[in-house]
Amino acid sequence: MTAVPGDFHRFQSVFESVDRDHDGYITAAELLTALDRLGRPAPSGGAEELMRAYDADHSGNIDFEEFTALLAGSPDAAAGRPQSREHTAGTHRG
Ligand SMILES: [Ca+2]
Ligand SMILES: [Ca+2]
Repeated sequence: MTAVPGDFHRFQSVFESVDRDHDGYITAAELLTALDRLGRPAPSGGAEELMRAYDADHSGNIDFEEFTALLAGSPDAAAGRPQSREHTAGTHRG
């Protein structure tokens, strides 16, 4: 269960609007701006707290994947594999 498609597009548009240099990453400060635009409360720990929690690859900035994970309220989604839908276990012989 992740964000619904409508929200996804909204997140994307906000992300792009705060990503001033359009490199696909936003800084901690830009992240706070994005949260504000989405009407999300900023954490008491501020941007640094957010980065600690959601900068899954410790790159020092937030990419869109980390951003959506943050909004979905699930840091694990960024740290783990959001799109790992390959073969699941099953008996298959041939
Ligand atoms: Ca940027
Ligand atoms: Ca990152």
